[in-house]
Amino acid sequence: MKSILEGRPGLKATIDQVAEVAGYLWQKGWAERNGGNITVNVTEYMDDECKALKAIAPVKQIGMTLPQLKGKYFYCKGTGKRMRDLARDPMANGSVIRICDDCASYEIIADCPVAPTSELPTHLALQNYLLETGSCYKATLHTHPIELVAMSHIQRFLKGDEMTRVLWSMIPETLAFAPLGIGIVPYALPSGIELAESTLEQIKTHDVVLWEKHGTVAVGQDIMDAFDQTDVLCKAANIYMCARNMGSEPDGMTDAAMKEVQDVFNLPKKRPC
Ligand code: 2HA
Ligand code: ZN
Repeated sequence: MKSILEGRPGLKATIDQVAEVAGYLWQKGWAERNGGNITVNVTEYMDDECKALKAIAPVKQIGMTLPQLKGKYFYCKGTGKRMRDLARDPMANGSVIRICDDCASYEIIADCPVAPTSELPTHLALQNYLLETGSCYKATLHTHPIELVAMSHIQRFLKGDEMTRVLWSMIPETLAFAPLGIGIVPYALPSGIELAESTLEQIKTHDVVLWEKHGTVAVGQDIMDAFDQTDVLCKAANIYMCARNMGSEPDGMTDAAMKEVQDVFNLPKKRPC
């Protein structure tokens, strides 16, 4: 069987990068069993031959109406599939879907009838927002970063900007590379519309969203970028925990030191594109 990647080097490079990131997620211990999911907007690579491809599985409902997604194409990790398997064979552990004209349903077009991720409402709600705002961001990543999830079990970190403040204060790079910080979504049932809607609200003003007692959601220009955003914040959480394990609450950078980083590097207050 011919893969949709054949003869499309841009699409192949994008999916190769998804596979590379899936390997990192497994290596970091953020992707137990089928944990986590990835979605990338691949519409720009779809030529007339792709657009003529017939559905290879019945049309399914998204559960939301997302007007910006009409006729758009996404690579999605398959539901129940492992990141470590996706790293070896992305087209057997994910598929390319097309959003139908009603903007509320989708069909799988390639390569195999692998049903997309259980968190599809969240991924597509974010993709809809990115298109609506003219963003150049194409990728959405949900994963289970250990230290960030651990911190989400402690009530003090879930209030206001406390989590962001503590993470920024661990090393200057956290503030420099995650200047919008981390948004908090109170616990909600996985895969639901409520979770998708709360995530959408938080991603508007934050680099990464933390789902209480579950995981993170990040957006990126590509999937490597979404991975880096998560990694930068998780590294800060790891430093916090290491200091705590040495027996005391870490001092953290002072407010003045953090303000200096903000001013000297002229950090953006919103997404660059
Ligand atoms: O795909 O992580 O939240 C498995 C999950 C659901
Ligand atoms: Zn999850």
